[in-house]
Amino acid sequence: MTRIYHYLPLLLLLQTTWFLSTHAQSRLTAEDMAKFVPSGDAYISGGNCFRLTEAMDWSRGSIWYREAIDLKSPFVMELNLVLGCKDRDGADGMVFIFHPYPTMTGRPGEGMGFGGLRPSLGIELDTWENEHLGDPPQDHIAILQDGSPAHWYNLAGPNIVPNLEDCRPHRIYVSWKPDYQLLSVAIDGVERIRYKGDIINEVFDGISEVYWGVSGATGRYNNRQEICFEKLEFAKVAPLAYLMPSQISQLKKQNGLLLERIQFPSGQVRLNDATTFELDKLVRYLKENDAYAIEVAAFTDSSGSESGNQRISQARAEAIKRYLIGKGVASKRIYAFGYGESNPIASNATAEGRAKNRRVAFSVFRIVP
Ligand SMILES: [Ca+2]
Ligand SMILES: [Ca+2]
Repeated sequence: MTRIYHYLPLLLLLQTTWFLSTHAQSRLTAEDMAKFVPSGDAYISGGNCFRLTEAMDWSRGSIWYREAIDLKSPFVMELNLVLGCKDRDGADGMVFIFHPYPTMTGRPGEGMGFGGLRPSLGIELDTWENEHLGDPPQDHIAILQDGSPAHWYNLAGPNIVPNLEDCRPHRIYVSWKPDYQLLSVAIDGVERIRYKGDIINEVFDGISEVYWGVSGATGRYNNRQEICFEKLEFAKVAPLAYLMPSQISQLKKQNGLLLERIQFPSGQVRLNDATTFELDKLVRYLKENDAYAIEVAAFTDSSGSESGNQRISQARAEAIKRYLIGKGVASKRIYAFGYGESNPIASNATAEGRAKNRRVAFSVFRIVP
């Protein structure tokens, strides 16, 4: 049981990664394009292009990639964008958005579809000066966070760039290098902004899998805003986790399966990386065996009050249930129970025994049709 974990680093190394259109010149295929969900006024305007807004007031459109990407791995996005033909009276711009929620768009207008999204990171290409947000009068680029288009909360910028509203396509190159914690954006071959920082922990509070999209908006002034992908290259962690046959047979027994890396520090409910790695094994099993429902039974040791233990064990079972639902297991197939300090399997007199009693047991049973 423990031996497998000695090989874990190796297994993690072997995790498959896959790439979309890794050739510099290759355009995205129709299949790649189908991975984007357009919302608002956005639509596929032909080939590898999306129109985000028309040249009309109060238009908003965004596209979201269906699958999360992992910020622990590098990514590159290369694209052409058109920010319209109206320079002096054109607006508002686009934002490349990263955040943990699929297909969720923020406030339009000066918020450019990014406003209010939290936690989030946004790369804005802003063509309209909103003085109260600290915008410079010229077109500019900035790296924003937490749904705030105001520049006092910038991670980087605003940096003034040559006029982008000239009817012409501009080449945008976005790259994230986790080894150097470096996010960099070039426009027409010149790096215009960079941010060096621990984005995963500082912006996303430890979450490395995020969704991404691009949004554009107009307000009282407008422009036709369009984006054409040339290259997308990123790694997505494939589900590697699976249960061993002996664990599956334990799962079908009444006492259930104990996964030893599913542990909660005393008094805490939050799921850590090791725990979610284990839970992904159950997700895979449940997806491949849809005739089964699962019971999640959480227990505590006897430290603290009985009622407190009851409450926290229920909260932990519910947290696990929410995680499984988030990974696509139907809610009606999951039964979450907190049993508090009842049914100890070891002595509560020793630290070792208490650690054993703080456990979550999983058992599956056939759903009666
Ligand atoms: Ca301009
Ligand atoms: Ca603006």
